[in-house]
Amino acid sequence: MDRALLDTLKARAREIRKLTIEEIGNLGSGHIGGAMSIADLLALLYYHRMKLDPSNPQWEGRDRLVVSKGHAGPVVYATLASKGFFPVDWLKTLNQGGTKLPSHCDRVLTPGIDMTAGSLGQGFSAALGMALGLKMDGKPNTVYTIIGDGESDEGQIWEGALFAPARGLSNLVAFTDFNKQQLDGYVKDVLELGDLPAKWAAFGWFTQSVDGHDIEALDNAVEAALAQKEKPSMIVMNTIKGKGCSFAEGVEKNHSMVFNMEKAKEAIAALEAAV
Ligand SMILES: Cc1ncc(C[n+]2csc(CCOP(=O)(O)OP(=O)(O)O)c2C)c(N)n1
Repeated sequence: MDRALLDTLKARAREIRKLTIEEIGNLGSGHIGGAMSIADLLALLYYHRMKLDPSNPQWEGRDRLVVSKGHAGPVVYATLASKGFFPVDWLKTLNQGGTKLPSHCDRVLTPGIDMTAGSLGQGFSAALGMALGLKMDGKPNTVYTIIGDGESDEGQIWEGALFAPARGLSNLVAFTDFNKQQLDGYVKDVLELGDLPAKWAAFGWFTQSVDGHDIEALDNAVEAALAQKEKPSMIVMNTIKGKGCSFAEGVEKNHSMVFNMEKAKEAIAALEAAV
């Protein structure tokens, strides 16, 4: 990846974080932790990797993204708004009456959302189904999906882990947001996952492990995943929950936080000062 593109994607990731902090601060509470940890990936996917058309969200030729950890809706909306799928102003309506942006992703309400999610484990199965359907139809589209590490405690994830390699779904590129935290504690304390990359590899996935905040490393991993024509791919992203939001990054109770615009502005100023 050349320097100019990398700088652009870093700036996009910062913008996505800023919009997300503002969006949740405006509402007064929300899932900030697991939103911040996937901002770099979303910048890479929406601004470099995914084939899409913001003026035609249902375009048949588009790549799909299923954010199975559907509570990360606010960061997906910030990305879609910045990309022009809908006006940035909509972010002020997050999770309020009549909104098109509920706290969890909804494919019927929001332009650009490919799958409704929120009940952990289910989005992953839907992504597998999409990949299977596209493969059966001989279509070239790629299906991307993001699952959480807490979500990986769900049995449904491991049913999918078994299924996708058995059907040779090489058009599926999955990411685990391995931020080591979940709703009410550390993953290791709730249900230890052990050697996650080794587990996915043992299930038959083309598995890579990368720093999920290193956009260039992430891009190289996606490149290698797309070059793989036999197996589904799992990219285990080592991430930090709350990354880039000063009051949320790395702290213990950062899953869903209550904060106002004043606190949001402080965090945005810190984010901008860190450039
Ligand atoms: C089936 C199901 N069980 C429980 C929940 C409640 N819940 C919402 S988020 C969450 C923790 C998810 O952790 P993780 O996947 O690691 O997400 P992240 O920390 O990246 O936000 C839980 C248990 C849910 N949404 N769905």
